[in-house]
Amino acid sequence: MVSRLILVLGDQLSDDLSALREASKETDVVVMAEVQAETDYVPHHPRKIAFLFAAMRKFAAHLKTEGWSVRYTCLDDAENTQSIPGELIRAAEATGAEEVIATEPGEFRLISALEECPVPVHLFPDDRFLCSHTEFEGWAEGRKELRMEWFYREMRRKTGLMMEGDKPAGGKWNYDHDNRKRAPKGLAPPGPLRHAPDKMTRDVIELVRARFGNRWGSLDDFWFATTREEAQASLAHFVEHSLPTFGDYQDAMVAGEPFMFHALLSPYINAGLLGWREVCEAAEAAWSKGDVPINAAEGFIRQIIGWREYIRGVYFLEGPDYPTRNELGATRALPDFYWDGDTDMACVSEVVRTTMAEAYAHHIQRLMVTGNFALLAGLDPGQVSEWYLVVYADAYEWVEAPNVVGMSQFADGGVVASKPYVSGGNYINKMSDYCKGCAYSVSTKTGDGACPFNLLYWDFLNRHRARFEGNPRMAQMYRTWDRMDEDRRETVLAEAGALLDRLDAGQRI
Ligand code: FAD
Ligand code: DLZ
Ligand code: SF4
Repeated sequence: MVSRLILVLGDQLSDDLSALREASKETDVVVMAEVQAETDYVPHHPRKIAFLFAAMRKFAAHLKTEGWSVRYTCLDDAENTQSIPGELIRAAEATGAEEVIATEPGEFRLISALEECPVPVHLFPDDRFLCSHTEFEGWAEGRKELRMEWFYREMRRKTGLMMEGDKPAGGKWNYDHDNRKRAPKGLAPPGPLRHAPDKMTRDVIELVRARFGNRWGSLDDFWFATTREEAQASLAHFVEHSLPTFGDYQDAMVAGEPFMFHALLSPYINAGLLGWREVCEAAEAAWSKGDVPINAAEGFIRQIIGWREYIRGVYFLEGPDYPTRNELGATRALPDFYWDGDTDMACVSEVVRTTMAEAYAHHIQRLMVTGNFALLAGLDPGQVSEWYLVVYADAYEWVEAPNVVGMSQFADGGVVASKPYVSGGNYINKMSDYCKGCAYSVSTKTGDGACPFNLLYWDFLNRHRARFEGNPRMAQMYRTWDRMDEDRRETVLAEAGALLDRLDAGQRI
């Protein structure tokens, strides 16, 4: 007689999962299921589905070799009820189990679905994260502003990573200042480690092609790691080949170089194939040996124990309505070029095409190209957020929503960002080589060929003057705007308005 079912979700592929720690190999049965409710709640990029299904199947096989009984449902199994609660009910009926043990899912939608499941589900905290909900709530309590930097320093103290006693290694907490170099010509980033798909992965790719082949996004040349061992090899490859240069060019963008010196580890970490501690310790060890400069190691560790943990803390602190916030009242529909890349803006086109091909774009591309355009143009943050959830292989609501709704779109009214991440074309030109291949001219502010980012930047500031002019970090921007002569300001606003009208009319921009 089976005593309990142990649910393992697609992004819970970790041996040290709290649900597995609570379970007994002798009497409990692990339940894993590929279901349409998860593939379809947004139309995920087929590459993300293929990655998760292949990784799920291999993790199930691994659990079996470790002595677990595993009940695995494939997407095309005839009896599949196509939802997680449905598969738990079916498993309970088949085994006689009367209780489910699960690790808290990373999304309110699925937490509610489990709470409503007729078979009682006992949720355990997801302690694969450094900071628990209670600890984050305690940190946030009574603070006027939830700034990541202060949270990060506490996490450095808590972990001891790159600490010398109670002081940060090298004397500074944050070396971001050194991480803003433009990429010189001829730079040759090594790219991520590519894993040839084995038979199990090839079968999954065929299934996903058959079922989701019409969806947006390419499945060609699939190279993701799908086991913990492969993900560990990807981590080692990153630390040896890219991390030494990661810091210097962290914000740089180069046409035809989608990966630069980034880790490409977020799909693996978020699915549970790698843990925060091992990736940070690998970076710290490389720095200790002198193989990696301090700005690179600190910068990378900050992304993991700082940004990643902080973002998750915000999601659970702010609650289920957070992803639907729209503090700036933005309502414009997402333009088609977010799907087909068919725009004269070389920067946007490059990022969309990379995203379609790889289910990946690096941080600055997400923030300062597609995110920046959406914010400047007043796109509906709900539609923007759904786009990000669909298109990236690392996207789950707990991490996507605070990054998009908060950091990128300022739709949470400033919980995550102390000011909106907006820029004109100059910033993109400074950090990339996109502008030289663009139909628009970045140095042209108005008139023929003026870069849309230039026009929309001022239009955004003008539109939201009442909200932002009192923000000390934006005072300089408003002073510059106010110093322009009135005719010029009128021209900028009229041309920005005409551009937005063309956008609304579905015309090419
Ligand atoms: P690297 O640049 O090499 O960074 C190393 C690691 O740090 C990443 O693997 C990731 O685990 C972590 N990290 C860095 N920044 C963040 C952050 N802001 N939030 C959480 N983790 C971070 N990240 C996601 O994992 N899922 C998302 O859905 C997601 N959506 C985003 C949407 C927008 C608009 C923006 C601006 C950022 C988003 N990010 C998201 C954060 C970040 O862009 C990605 O984590 C990063 O690009 C992943 O690629 P990488 O592994 O090469 O990262
Ligand atoms: C993202 C995803 C997809 C596409 N498919 C499945 C699935 O079939 N089965 C499953 O257990 N998990 C899947 N996932 C991951 C879940 O959506 C994820 O657990 C929640 O979004 C919470 O983070
Ligand atoms: Fe993007 Fe403007 Fe540069 Fe073109 S000119 S690539 S639109 S920033």
